Amino acid sequence: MGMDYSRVKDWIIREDSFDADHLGKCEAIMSLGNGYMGLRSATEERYLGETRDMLVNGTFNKFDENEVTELPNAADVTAVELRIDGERFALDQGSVSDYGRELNIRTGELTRSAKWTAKNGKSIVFEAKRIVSLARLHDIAARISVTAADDMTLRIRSGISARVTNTGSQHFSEVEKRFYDKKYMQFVEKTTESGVVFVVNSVHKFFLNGEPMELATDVNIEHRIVFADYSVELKAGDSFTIEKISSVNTSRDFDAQGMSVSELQGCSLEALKEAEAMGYQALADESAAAWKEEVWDRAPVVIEGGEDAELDQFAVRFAQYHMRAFVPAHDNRMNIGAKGLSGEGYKGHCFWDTEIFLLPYYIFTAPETARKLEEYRYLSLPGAHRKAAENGYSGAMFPWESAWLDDGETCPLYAGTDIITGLPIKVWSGIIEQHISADVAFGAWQYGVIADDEEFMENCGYELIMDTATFWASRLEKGEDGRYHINDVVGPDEYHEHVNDNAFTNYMARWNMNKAAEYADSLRAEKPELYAKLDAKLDIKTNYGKWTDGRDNMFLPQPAEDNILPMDDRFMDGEFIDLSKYKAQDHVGGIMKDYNLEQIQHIQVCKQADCLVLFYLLEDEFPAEVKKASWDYYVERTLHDSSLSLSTHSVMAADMGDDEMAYDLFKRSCAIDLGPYMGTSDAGIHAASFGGIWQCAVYGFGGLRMLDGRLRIEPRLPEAWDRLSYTVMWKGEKLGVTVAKDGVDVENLTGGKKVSLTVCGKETTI
Ligand code: IFM
Repeated sequence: MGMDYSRVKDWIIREDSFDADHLGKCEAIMSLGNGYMGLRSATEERYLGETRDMLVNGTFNKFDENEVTELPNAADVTAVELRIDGERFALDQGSVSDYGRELNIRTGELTRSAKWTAKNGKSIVFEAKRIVSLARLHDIAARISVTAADDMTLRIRSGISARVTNTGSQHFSEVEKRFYDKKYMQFVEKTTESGVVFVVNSVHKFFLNGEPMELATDVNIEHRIVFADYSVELKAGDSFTIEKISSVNTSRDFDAQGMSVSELQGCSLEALKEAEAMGYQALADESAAAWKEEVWDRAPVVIEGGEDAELDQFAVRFAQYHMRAFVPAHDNRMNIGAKGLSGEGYKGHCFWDTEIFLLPYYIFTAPETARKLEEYRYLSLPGAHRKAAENGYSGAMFPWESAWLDDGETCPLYAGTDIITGLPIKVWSGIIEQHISADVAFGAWQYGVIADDEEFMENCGYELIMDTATFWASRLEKGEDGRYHINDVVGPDEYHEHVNDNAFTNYMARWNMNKAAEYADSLRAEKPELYAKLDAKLDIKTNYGKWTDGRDNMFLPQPAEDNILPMDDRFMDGEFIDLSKYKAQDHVGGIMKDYNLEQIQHIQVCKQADCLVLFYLLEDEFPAEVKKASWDYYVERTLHDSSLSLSTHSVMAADMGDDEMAYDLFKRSCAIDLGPYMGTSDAGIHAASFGGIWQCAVYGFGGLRMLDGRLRIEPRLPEAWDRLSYTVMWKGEKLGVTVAKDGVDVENLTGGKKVSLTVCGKETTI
């Protein structure tokens, strides 16, 4: 039972046997999406443990006052019930052979097939295909074929069901449900608190042995469901096909704004009819062409080498597949959830995962998408101002978890169980994991520099950097040593709460204030009008002194004689315990079954990379010996209990020249979702880890980095790879980089401007 990697060369990940007790993994890792929506790949037939999610980006709803806002699970169009002479098609009943479920990441098509014999002795060959169109953001197409081995009556029940929830929370009220022409089904629902209207449509087409056929439709409208029953007599050898074309539109769509609900119903139905006329294959072909153009031709990463390299190649493409499936490239009012659009985990909220782990991929391959992600942060400044004010600070204090633009903080207050007290664990991140504000500023800066997008910087970027710097200046606390400290925070390592002077937080806050001051200086001199405009809004004249004072007098943790950078004021005094048991476990978070967070505070154990992320972002600020000593110290104490951890470690290992370790960590990073363990992705894929996988390949082995405004390429191919090539966008020019064992070649594929960069330590211009 499990994952089958034998077809990765054909861009296919496969499940080779079915187990109704392990549905979550394939539902999530084989999920389909186009950034507008994500569709979990639940099977057509129902099972007890299924999670049947259709999540439309940016449509958050709050179930009640005690819960935080989340992406609501919209009415389902994927379930289709088949009965063979009365017996319900289900793979945990009867007998099954030749089972396979495959996701083709090149085309974004999901397929599933099996030979099935019912308990009544009748057999069929079942085949199903499904896409979420990348070319038409609202459309879902499915094709189900049944080839009969015996004469039989096939009954089909298919429709739109709003009998779905988010783990029990029902986010929708019914608005309208109806049939048009006894053929087109429509279900209109509205989120209970945010008032987003969803219009979901479906239509069916039938074919017998390839020829279109009409079937009598028995139409049904019941509570929270609209469906039809169909019946067809099949002879042995007949092949019967159902095409179900569906669509979802919401009142949040840009082009739906200002429309009445009935106008939205009408427009969406007209569009559905166009898709219906095209039919499954044309829709699938059109979508596959969009995948080719938007992703595979645009941002190829090609890895050559032996057998291991084949799986590595697939893993990087698998990451790219998901990074397109979940990114709202169409709309700057939304961002990327920690689980993408593949599950309800983390409620669709975005985190620092966007800026630090995912953004580099988009900046270097699809800058217009990266810009939208950062515009989202700009548009959510009102929430960040509110959060700062509520906490007694100034400027922009970004929420640790973010949903609607003006929500402010959406981090839940409690999650998980305290093993000692038996109570829910308080989540402090929403209150004191504050490095997010500097991460957002860092993301805006990176985008502005790499994409050379001065228009973005003028309209959003400078403001994001200065407003967050103002927050930091107001956040600093003067200590008895006369320096500024940042007390009582959670750093990136979430196992340590209420620490003072977390190195990552302090260094990044200083970077933020410094960058704001630098930009203020250059704008004052070079763009006085813009400076005046920003000054009117951000009071630069007053804040400039606070930024520079903060920058110059900030307490920055320093390495001791052993060269180890202390990650905070407490960690190194903690108890050193044997972590081998937790390191050997095939699941994360095992330590929380033995200790509660109160106890973990006093243990030298890291959930995830902390200082190491800092070394990586501010590479030039730390000498090699500090990085090396700190690496040795922390790596021994890190459990990688966050999916964000392994890739950072891999890139750092590559930077330090430990090729074997870098490759091993890369492999482990790839296995987070793609690996054989069937329980790892139930709540959804790990979005940031996909950015991390791309970074392992392109930053770690490919040696790419933007350092202080300059492009640097310093590759280190792992033993298993003979060649690596990738393309990146640098200031509007597309560069092709090919790394072989004996050297590196960089070409300007756009051929526009001259590009200066450092390649293997040498300054060069191409
Ligand atoms: O942002 C991360 C965090 O660093 C670790 N816990 C999960 C979050 C969402 O991925």
